[in-house]
Amino acid sequence: MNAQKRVMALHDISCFGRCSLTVALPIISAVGYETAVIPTAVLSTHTGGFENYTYRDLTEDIEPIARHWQSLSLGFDAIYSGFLGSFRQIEIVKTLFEDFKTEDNIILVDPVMGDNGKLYSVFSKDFPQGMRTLCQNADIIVPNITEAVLMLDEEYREGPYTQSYIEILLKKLAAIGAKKVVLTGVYFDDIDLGAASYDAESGLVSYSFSKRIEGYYHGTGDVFGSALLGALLSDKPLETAVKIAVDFTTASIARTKAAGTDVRFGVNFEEGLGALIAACK
Ligand code: PXL
Repeated sequence: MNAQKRVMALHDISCFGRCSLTVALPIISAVGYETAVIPTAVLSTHTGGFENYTYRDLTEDIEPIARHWQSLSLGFDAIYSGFLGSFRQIEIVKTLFEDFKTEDNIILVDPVMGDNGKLYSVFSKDFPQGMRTLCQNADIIVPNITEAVLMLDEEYREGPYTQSYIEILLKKLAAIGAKKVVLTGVYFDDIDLGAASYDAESGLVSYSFSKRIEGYYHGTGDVFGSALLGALLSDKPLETAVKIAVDFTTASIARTKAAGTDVRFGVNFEEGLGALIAACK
């Protein structure tokens, strides 16, 4: 029996609304990996569609937590960052990547900062260029199309997209620095929606689609990223891991839609964990 793999997850805790750590922790744990957390902020809910949420920025806590872990000589098979609580956290997380990078661990950055062509209102205009510098230090990045164009300083375009547009985006994103890029929210028609991946070392581009389900469900990027990391740590090739994550996310959305749940409340990923565990075996 090999040692159990360990993940460091750096995201906010949105106390209600199923995103960030309340999604990453159960999903990665269910697949079988120990998940240590560094909360970047604590909010009463996520910021998507709720008003008057509380927001506690935990910028001052990140370095002391990391320093304590270094004193314990803790090592991590993956570092997974998502929503950061302040601009200053970008530099702090970069240092943390340097401190905990090893030859064979995975640094996965989800540059969480926007959707539907818009930067989340909690972030300043210069945040995307800061996030771009964090992506330089990653092994894999998982932006949606909005986050991709924000980091590339390009205009946002509505889909349907063309294959050449997506592949040019993938290559520009890989040029930022990460060798593997997974782009979410890709569609070539009004029927299917999915993700594209690019491995700059092999040159391989692949796509994984599933039937589009109408409605804007919150937290799906975090459900996707967490399942993707679980599959990668289970030694699935990138294309297979993307397919596992697309299927898990789509099934979670379908269950939530069937139940008529408020779209702000996040998706029912919990009842799909059994299938995810089986897919990662
Ligand atoms: O799921 C992305 C996310 C994470 N954390 C917070 C958010 C959002 C998206 O709106 O508001 C606090």
